[in-house]
This record gives sequence, structure tokens and C-alpha cells, in this order.
Amino acid sequence: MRCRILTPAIATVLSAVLLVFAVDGTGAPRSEIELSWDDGSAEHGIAGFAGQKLAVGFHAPESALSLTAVRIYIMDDGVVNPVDPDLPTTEPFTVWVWAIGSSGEPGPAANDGYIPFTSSYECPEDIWVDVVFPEPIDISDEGQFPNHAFYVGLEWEHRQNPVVGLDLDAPFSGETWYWDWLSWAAVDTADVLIRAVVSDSSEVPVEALSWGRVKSEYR
Ligand SMILES: [Ca+2]
Ligand SMILES: [Ca+2]
Repeated sequence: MRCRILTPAIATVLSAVLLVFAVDGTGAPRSEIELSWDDGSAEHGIAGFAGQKLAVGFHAPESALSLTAVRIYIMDDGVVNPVDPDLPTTEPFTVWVWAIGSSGEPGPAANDGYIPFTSSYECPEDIWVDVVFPEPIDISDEGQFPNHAFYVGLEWEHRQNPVVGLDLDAPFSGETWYWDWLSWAAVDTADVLIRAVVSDSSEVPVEALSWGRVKSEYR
């Protein structure tokens, strides 16, 4: 049996790994924060069947007003593209945001389900993929997001594709959850490489040259 060894001190170190300061069009300073539970290296991958889902829970700082992007490490699936070997072999997937459910699991959907890549082979492999939401999601409403807590993640639309990176280095946050079609279950032996990007402004688009760059740069 595996026990959870995450302490609040470790949690603080693991969270909020990157601060990016920028200036919006009016000259007002703003900041973006990348929230992470993983160590940046994937020791394994995970893929599901259509309708299964993966989620990671985060608590954003009080100053964060909006969720602007989700970062997902898409693994090399080891399959060569039959059309062009230089192309990836990924299929579309849906990116979700959820509020916290009644038992701490991913609860009500907080977006409409965003499909960042609509065609086969568009999403790159073996790289962090930055999915910037068309409209930032307001997380400032304490009624919907108590303590600025939320889940981000994806739903597979295709069988076993894409493959998402898994960090197998302890300690584990216990914030990774998996939906098997029937219920959510917490994963306490891995942290999936899915991160959330929050901003102190809900009005300003993500900087084109920041790490939260638009997905079109990968195409
Ligand atoms: Ca690792
Ligand atoms: Ca491939």
C-alpha cells in the first residue's frame, strides 16, 4: 500500500513554478503564473479511450483572476505517420475546465469543452503543447471557484491517442484524477504533465512570445 507523503511545505515548493511579468497594451503590468505539480520529466505516458478523462487540480493565488491556458505534455507515441513520417500521429482531444465537486473531485464543467486541434496530425508530439483558451476563464467568482480552486484536463476523443506524459518521481500531489466513464478516481502514484496558466488580468490576451504562445506556432 502506498501512502501519501505530501506535506504543505512540499506542496508549496511544487506549486507555482514560473512567474512571467509582462505589460499589456495600456502599459499596466500584469503577471502570469504557471501552476504545476509535475517535475517536468515524463517517465511514462497515459492514454485513454474516447470519453475517458484526465484532470489535475490547482489552487491559484488570490491575485489570479483568470485561467488563460493549459499546458499538456504530449508524448511521442512511437507510431510513424503513414502519410508523412515528419508529421505527428496525434488525434483531436477536448480540453476541459471543471469547478470542484462536492467530494473534492472534478465537478461541474466551467467551459464548453475546447478542441484546440480539429484535424488529425495537427497536435505536435514529444513537446509541451500550450492550449490558449479563446476566452480566458474567470476564476474570480468565489461562488463558482472557492479558494480559486479548479481542475483542468482533457477528454480523449480517439482510442489511446494522444499519449500524455506522466511524472513517476515522488512525492505525488494526489491532484491527478482519472475518469473511467463511470466515476472519478484520484491517482496517488503519479502526477500527470498537465499545467494551468493563470493571469492577474481577465482582459489581456496571452503574450505572443511568452511561454503561453498560441498553438498556431506549432503548425
Ligand atoms: Ca519525472
Ligand atoms: Ca507518432
